[in-house]
Amino acid sequence: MGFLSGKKALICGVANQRSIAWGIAQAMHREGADLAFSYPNDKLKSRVEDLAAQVASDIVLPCDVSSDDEINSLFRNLGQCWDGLDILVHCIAFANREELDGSYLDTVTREGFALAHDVSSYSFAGMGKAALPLMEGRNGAMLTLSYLGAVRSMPNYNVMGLAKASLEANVRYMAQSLGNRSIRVNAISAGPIRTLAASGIKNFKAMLGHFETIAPLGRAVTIDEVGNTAAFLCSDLASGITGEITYVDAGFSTVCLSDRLLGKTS
Ligand code: NAD
Ligand code: 0WE
Repeated sequence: MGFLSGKKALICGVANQRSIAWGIAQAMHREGADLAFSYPNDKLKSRVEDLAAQVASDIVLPCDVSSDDEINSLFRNLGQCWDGLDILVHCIAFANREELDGSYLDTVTREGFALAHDVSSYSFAGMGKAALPLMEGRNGAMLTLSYLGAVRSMPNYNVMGLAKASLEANVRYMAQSLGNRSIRVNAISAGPIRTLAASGIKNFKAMLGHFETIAPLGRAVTIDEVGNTAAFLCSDLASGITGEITYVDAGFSTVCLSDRLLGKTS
C-alpha cells in the first residue's frame, strides 16, 4: 500500500510529459493517490486528458489562474466529482518572455511585474483560499514550486525572481493562516530542469553545465526526484513540516566553492 493511499490530489501545471507537475503526478499515483488535473486553455486540454488517463484519472478541469472566476469554478467543478480534497499541487509560473532576457532594470515594467506576481505568486493563495471548503478537516497539504532565483540574483531570471520571493513568503503566510486547520503548506525549490518553461531561455544549456560543475551530486535533478519529494511533503509522513522551502537541487544551493573548480576529480 502506497503512503498516499486514500488521498485525493489536484495537480495544476501539467503541460507535457516533461513538466515537473507530471513527475509529481506519477509519484503520487505510484503511492496510491487519486488524481485530478487542471489545464489553462483549450490548446492543452487533450494533452492533459491523455496524460491523466495514464495515471488512471478522468478528472481534467479548466482553470486559467489569472481569473478568480476560473479558480472558483475549478473547485466548484471538483466538488461535483469528489466530496473532499487532501492535496493541492501548484506548478504554475508566468512572466513575459521579454522580461526574462536582459538586465533586470532594462526589462522590468509595471505591467510585467504585476502579471508575473499575479500568475506566479498570488494564484497560490487564490487557489488555497478557494480549495479550503473541500480541504477542511482532512490533514491536507498544499505544495508549490520555487527556484533559487527567489533568494539569489540570477542573470535573466529577473522579475520571476521577485515573484518567486513573493511565492516563498506566501508559503510562510499560508502555513500560518492554515495551521490551526491542520493544513500544511510547503514549497520545493528545484534545480534547473529542461521543461517547456525552460525552453527558449537564453543560455539554459550553459547554466545547466555550470550547475553540474557546482552541485555536489555533479548532475541535474529529474522530475522524478522532485516528484518523490513532493509526494513525501504532501503525505502524513511529513506531518510536522509546514511553511518550509525544501531544496531538491543536487546540493547546489549549499555550496560556496566546488572541488571541481579546483581541478580535483574525486
Ligand atoms: P512547464 O512549462 O511544464 O509548467 C508551467 C505550467 O504553468 C504550464 O503547465 C502552464 O500551462 C502553466 N501556466 C502558466 N500560466 C498559467 C495560467 N495563467 N493559468 C494556469 N496555468 C498556467 O514548466 P515547469 O518547469 O514544470 O514549471 C513548473 C513550476 O516549476 C513553475 O512554477 C516553475 O517556476 C517551477 N520551477 C521550474 C524549474 C525548471 O528549471 N524547469 C526550476 C525550479 C522551479
Ligand atoms: O521558473 C522558471 C521559468 C518560469 C517561466 C518561464 C517562461 C518561458 C516562456 C515563466 N514565464 C515564462 N514565460 C514565457 O514566455 N524556471 C525556474 C526555469 C528558468 O527560467 C529561467 C531560468 C530558469 C532556471 C529564466 C532565466 C534564467 C534562468
